[in-house]
Amino acid sequence: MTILEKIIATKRQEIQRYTDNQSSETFFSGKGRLADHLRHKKGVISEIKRASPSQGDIHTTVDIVAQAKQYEQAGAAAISVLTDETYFKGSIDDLRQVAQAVSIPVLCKDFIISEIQIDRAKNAGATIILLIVAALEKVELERLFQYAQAQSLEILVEVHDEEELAVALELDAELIGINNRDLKTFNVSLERTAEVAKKFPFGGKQILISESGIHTKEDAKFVYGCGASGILVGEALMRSKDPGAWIKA
Ligand code: IGP
Repeated sequence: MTILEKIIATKRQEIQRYTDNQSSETFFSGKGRLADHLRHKKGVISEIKRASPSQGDIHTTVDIVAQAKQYEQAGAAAISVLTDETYFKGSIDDLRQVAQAVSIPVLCKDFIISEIQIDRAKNAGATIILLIVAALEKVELERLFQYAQAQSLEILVEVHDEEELAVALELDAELIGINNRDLKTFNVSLERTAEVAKKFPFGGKQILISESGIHTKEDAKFVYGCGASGILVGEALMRSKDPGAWIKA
């Protein structure tokens, strides 16, 4: 079993236990759209990530509201919040707290396999959800994509290779993330972005976001050079003493 398969198996059990579903429409309004931001200005999607299966604990005791506010003040394009509990030590409540504290778009970073999770993300204040091509059958992916669209959510479709990119393009996804980390092996290489970008239809409505393994200004420069409009950064910001300075640099 790959780690991705393991995470999905756990997720199937976890979603049986969801009971919370209070709506908080108020968080949703006024946050703007990430696609609109990235279309005219490059930007950092800054992540709240307490822990991960590949890195273990990163910063489990972080004051997430203070961290999110620092991201926003530094000019982050959006904030991503890991909500998976078992493998990333996050929670839907983390997302709710962040969504209440900031007025920029908020991404629910999780392994979404069901509409229930999309409702839950929206009700906690997310404006964007993640759909991972490698984690879903094509019909499921299409169904969840359409469902999220109907909820007026933005959708970041995550791919890892050319074939998955083709699937994302077929969906007519606007926000396409190239994950530099292989979720099956944990190998990280910024060359993933360079490689997949060769097939990216620049100049159309699609927006390229490079995800994972971006630690330095040089890393950021490299993936922007490949055509990325946005970068998704977690660990580097969570370990930084001054995440605001990282974002501004
Ligand atoms: C951030 P990093 O290497 O900067 O901490 O990575 C983000 O890209 C990563 O958390 C991520 C992720 C995911 C996590 C990308 N896609 C899917 C969980 C599920």
